[in-house]
Amino acid sequence: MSSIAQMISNLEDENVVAEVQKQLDSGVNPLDIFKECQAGMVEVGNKFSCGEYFVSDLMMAGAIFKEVGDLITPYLKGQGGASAGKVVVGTVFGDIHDIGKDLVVAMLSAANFEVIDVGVDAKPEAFINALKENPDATVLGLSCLLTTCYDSLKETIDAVTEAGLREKVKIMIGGGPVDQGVVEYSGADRFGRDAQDAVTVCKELMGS
Ligand code: B12
Repeated sequence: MSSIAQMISNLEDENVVAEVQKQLDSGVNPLDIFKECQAGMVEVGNKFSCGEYFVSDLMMAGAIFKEVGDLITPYLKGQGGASAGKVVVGTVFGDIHDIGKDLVVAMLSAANFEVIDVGVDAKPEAFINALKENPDATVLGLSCLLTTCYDSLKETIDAVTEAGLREKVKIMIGGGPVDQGVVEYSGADRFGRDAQDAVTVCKELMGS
C-alpha cells in the first residue's frame, strides 16, 4: 500500500492532508492521488468488516476523504467551453454514501458536463422530477455502495420506465460493489468503476 493509502487506513488525518498537499505541490496527477485515497478507504472498509474498526471510524475516514476532496477538486476544474451535455446524478434511497458520488459530480463537471445533483438517499421521484425539470438531460447516474440497495437501483430504474422517461435517458450506475451483474439485475445500461470511468462511460452513452 502507498503511504497515503496507509495513512488513510490508519486514520492519520493531519498526515494525510500534509502528504496530499505535498504531492499536489510537486505536480502529481490529482487522479492518481484520488486512486491512492480510494485504496485507503477500501482498507478502512476491510478493517470495519473484520471488526477492527467501528462506524465512528468509517465516519472519521469519510471526513478525511472530504478534506482531501476539498484540496484536490480545484485541480480538476475544466477549461470552460461548450456544455458536453446534461446529467442527473444521485445516490439511491437507503444509501447515504456521498463521497464517491461527489467525486463523480466533480469529474463530470470538470469535463464540462452540466450536472444536476439530487443528493443522497434519493427516492425515485427525486430522480424523475429532476429529469422532468431538465428535459435536455440524457444520462442518469445512480450511485450505490450497499449491496442491500441493489433493489433501490432496480426500483428507481423501473420507476423511470413507468414515468415514460426510459427511452430518452441512458442510465449508468456505480459504487463499490457494482458490476455487470448489477447492470443486468437493475436494468441499467452501463456501470463505471471510478469517477474517471464515469466521464468515459457518460461520453460513450451520449455518443460523443
Ligand atoms: C466512508 C464510509 C461510510 C461513511 C460514509 C460517509 C459519506 N459521507 O459518504 C458512513 C459512516 C456514513 C458509512 C455508513 C455505513 N456504511 Co459505509 N463505508 C464507507 C467506506 C469506508 C468508504 C466509502 C468511500 O467513500 N469510498 C471512497 C470513494 C471515492 O469510493 P466509492 O464510493 O467507491 O466511489 C468511487 C466508485 O465506486 C465510483 N462511483 C461511485 N458512485 C458512482 C456512480 C456512478 C454513476 C459511476 C459511474 C461511478 C460511481 O466512482 C467513485 C470515485 O472514484 C466503505 C468501504 C469501501 N470499500 O468502499 C464503507 C462501506 C461501503 N460501508 C458499509 C456499511 C456496511 C455501512 C453501514 C451499513 C454501517 C452501519 N452498520 O451502519 C452504514 C450505511 C449507511 C447508509 N444507510 O448508507 C459496507 C458496505 C458493505 C456491503 N456489502 O454493502 C462498506 C463496503 C464497508 C465494509 N467493507 O463493510 N459508511
